[in-house]
Amino acid sequence: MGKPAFDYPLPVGQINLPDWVELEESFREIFARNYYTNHGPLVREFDERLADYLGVRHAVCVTNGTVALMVALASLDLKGQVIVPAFTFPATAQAVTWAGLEPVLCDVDPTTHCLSAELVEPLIGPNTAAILGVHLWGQACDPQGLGVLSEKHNIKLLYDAAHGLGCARANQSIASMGELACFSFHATKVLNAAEGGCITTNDDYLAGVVRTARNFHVSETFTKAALRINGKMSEAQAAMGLLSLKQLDTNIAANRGRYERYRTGLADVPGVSFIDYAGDDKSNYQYVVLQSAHRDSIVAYLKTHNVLARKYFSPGLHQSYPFKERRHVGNNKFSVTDTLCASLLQLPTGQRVSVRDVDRICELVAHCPTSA
Ligand code: T4K
Repeated sequence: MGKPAFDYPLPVGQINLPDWVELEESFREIFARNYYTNHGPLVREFDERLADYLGVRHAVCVTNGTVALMVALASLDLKGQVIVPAFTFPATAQAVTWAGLEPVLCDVDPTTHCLSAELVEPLIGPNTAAILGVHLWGQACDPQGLGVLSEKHNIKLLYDAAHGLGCARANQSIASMGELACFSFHATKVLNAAEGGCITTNDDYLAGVVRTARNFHVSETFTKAALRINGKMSEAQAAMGLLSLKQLDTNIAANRGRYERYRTGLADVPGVSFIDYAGDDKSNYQYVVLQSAHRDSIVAYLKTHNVLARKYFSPGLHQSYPFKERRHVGNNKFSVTDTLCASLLQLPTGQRVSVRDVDRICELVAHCPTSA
């Protein structure tokens, strides 16, 4: 085998790092205050800045995106079933189970890769408590259609917005869709708080319940929350998150540049297509998602060149333990999920990937033995 195209691995995901000197300064201040967690000043500032940035009344920071989902579900005080897409990261459905609820899996739309009202409505029954849509790849998950369903059937609507920071449809921020929206600040996301996440809402009462539910005993707001957990963000995480927020628009613009370069570079390669982020949507371009019938050979070939493309999300939840065995399979039809699981790949992007790297990766894809 010849020399790999890259001497070091190029990962999928953002891995955006803040300025080291500023981070050091922020850590010195934490040490000087001797206050490391429990809703410290940096966490409170981060809550406020996020709400401002996202154009929503409340942003409540928590430990990570999965805990955000668990706390959000617990805050809605639900009983019964929650409809979730089969095509998502397992955390979406795992959080439903942790909150003592039953996930019901639903197939997704072939164009958006998200739930749609048309797919969800046949699954709504007497035990349905909520719909948990996922704004996959930062694309809005049918907020209008699912909003109508939620009113018509008197069920809750909340969103997994782990991919959606900074995204909007027709000028409506993803953070203000549904009753609650849950974001992730994992290192691989566009905003990096070294793990971390937040829950957003425009509902003052619900924001109080969320703040109470993410704290195990003393209520900050004296509202009721049946289920509680230690989901507090630390000052160290908030320090990282605040600096990452400062760079967010720059990072999104750089992501867009890489995404467009990929599109141009692969435009003439037969058999590969991209998710289209055009139209009314504002995207953070966090993921560069490609579809190809030769997905597995492309991923394997890129790996030999140190390009770590991923197969998100494969297998679908309907094929994954424990959801498969527990038969949380809503309508048993997952043809779109199956196709996406077999054909999608994500290409490296984020701070570590230069425009020259993108050009080189495009050449590799174009010359991959089975994609030519
Ligand atoms: N909902 C949805 C729709 C989600 O996609 C996610 C998470 C969640 C909910 C839950 O949010 P969190 O609880 O995670 O906040 C990664 C991320 O860990 C996960 O956050 C993300 N979605 C998922 C799509 O991707 P893995 O298991 O694929 O990560 P891993 O370790 O393989 O890393 C991906 C690549 O990045 C590798 O090539 C290595 C590289 N990397 C990773 C880390 C952590 C680095 O270079 N540096 C790093 O620090 O899940």
